[in-house]
Amino acid sequence: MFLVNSVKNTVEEIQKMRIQGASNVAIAAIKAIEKLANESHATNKKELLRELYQAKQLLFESRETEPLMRNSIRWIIRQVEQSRKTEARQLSTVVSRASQRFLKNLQESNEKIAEIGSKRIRNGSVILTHCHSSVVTHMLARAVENKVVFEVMCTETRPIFQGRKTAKEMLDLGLKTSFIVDSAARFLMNKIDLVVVGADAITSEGNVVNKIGTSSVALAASEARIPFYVVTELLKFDPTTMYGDYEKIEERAANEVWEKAPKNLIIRNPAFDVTRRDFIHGIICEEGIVSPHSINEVVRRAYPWIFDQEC
Ligand code: RI2
Repeated sequence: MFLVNSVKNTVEEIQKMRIQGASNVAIAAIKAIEKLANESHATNKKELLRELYQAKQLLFESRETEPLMRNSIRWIIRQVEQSRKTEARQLSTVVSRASQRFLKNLQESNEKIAEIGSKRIRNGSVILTHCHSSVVTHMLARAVENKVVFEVMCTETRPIFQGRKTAKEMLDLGLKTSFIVDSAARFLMNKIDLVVVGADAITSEGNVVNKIGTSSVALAASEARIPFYVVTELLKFDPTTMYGDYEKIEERAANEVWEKAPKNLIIRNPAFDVTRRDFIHGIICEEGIVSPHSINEVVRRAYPWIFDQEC
């Protein structure tokens, strides 16, 4: 079917990581759903919903560890399910409005996070970050706007080297920037004042899933007594962890690690790891800087619908 094919293009972009970062993945998925609804030839609610469910399944399967994408698509489709409208054309407007509202909320959250988090960046400090997080870089850019003078150290973040993207953006901001291999993080931790990382998923216990290597950085920071903060929108909370499921950790293709590896070599390539809440000083989110221990209550207050299992 043509329409689902157009969603498949987005799915491919996400899988091949031409679209990177949890927020960008969610934004791309939302736009794909909106496009699908706008271009659909469905004549009634049932037909449109059938197409939306198909698209949802394809998008959900594109990358496993992306609750922000799942939450956004669930919420948008929910608006259609609950609508009293019956004609597909009216319902595609419902999808468009819901998508725009969700995107606006994400943007506003990012602004609040930048405002709150940038106050934690002090003059003369050295900030370590791992991988590339658009939420983190936006917060650091706000600190620059606020005329704070600081340095950034970026890990290269094997195997896909997203740290290079971060390093280039930091240089573009005019920041003194250094770049290290991932395994140098512990050795250089005594030069760092603050660690900030993004998130792909937050669990109901307040643990954070982020790019592979994050938990090693957190351990090194804890050992050196350096504050470690996670900078993220609350909508990366995964409600399924509340009901007993573990967050699934995506394992990616072996050739990302070693392209022409010897035959019979077993290569493991987990994309993410879990940082326990005990290593996290605070989660910098749109509701403020909160303890990972209280994440459930904070999410429940801001986004009660997230816990609705029907949604
Ligand atoms: P923003 C990335 O995953 C990184 O783990 C990053 O910390 C996280 O998404 C959040 O990114 P990947 O897509 O939403 O590179 O803050 O696997 O941009």
